[in-house]
Amino acid sequence: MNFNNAEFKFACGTSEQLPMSTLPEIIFSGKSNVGKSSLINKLANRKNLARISSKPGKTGTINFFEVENFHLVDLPGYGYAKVSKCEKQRWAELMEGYFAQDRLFCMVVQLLDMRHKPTQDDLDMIQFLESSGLPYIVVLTKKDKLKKSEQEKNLVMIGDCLKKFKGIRLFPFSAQTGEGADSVINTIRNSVEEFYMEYEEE
Ligand SMILES: Nc1nc2c(ncn2[C@@H]2O[C@H](COP(=O)(O)OP(=O)(O)OP(=O)(O)O)[C@@H](O)[C@H]2O)c(=O)[nH]1
Ligand SMILES: [Mg+2]
Repeated sequence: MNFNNAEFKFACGTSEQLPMSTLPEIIFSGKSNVGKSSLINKLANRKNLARISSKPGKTGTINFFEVENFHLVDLPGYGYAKVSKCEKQRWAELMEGYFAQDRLFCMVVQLLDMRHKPTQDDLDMIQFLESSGLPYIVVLTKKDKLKKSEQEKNLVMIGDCLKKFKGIRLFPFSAQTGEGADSVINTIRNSVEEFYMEYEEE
């Protein structure tokens, strides 16, 4: 299963440029270089839909992709130290502007690097998601870079770091092997379906 017909729609560098929200949005959030664009490409089964770079800070804009009856939203990564102060301010304005708008938020896919402990920025972001009440899942990226024994160990370690967030859902994933992609796709599909069911009831 994949999102084969995904299509790039727009890139926005300031919150004023953000388009009206016309379809439910599945939002990809995480630190710079964690693998957001790679995950989107894997879900869409396309190599270059979202641009990937080994250099952190590649995605500086909020990028929208249309899939069937929903949008994938690729957020610029946080926590990249080498970005200028001015660029950080632009980033903060863009992210705050996006989340403050009246949009069809459907679900956030929060990415964490499976190799490491979540950073303070990661924990702040998850805390923000908890307080906002937005539905979210956590995808653990770069699983292929760990040995099997480390994979199990790190899953427990990360679960432990996040234990105060009750009921948090963790999805180990590798953009290299595609492992975990189907579960993420199913979860996205379910959340879009639920969104439409609730929307129609209103
Ligand atoms: N081995 C491996 N490499 C990965 C995986 N996911 C991402 N990468 C690599 O990590 C680097 C960053 O990936 P991106 O997808 O560009 O990361 P991003 O989160 O979009 O980064 P920004 O746009 O800077 O915020 C690239 O070199 C990817 O090839 C993975 O699951 N396994
Ligand atoms: Mg990116």
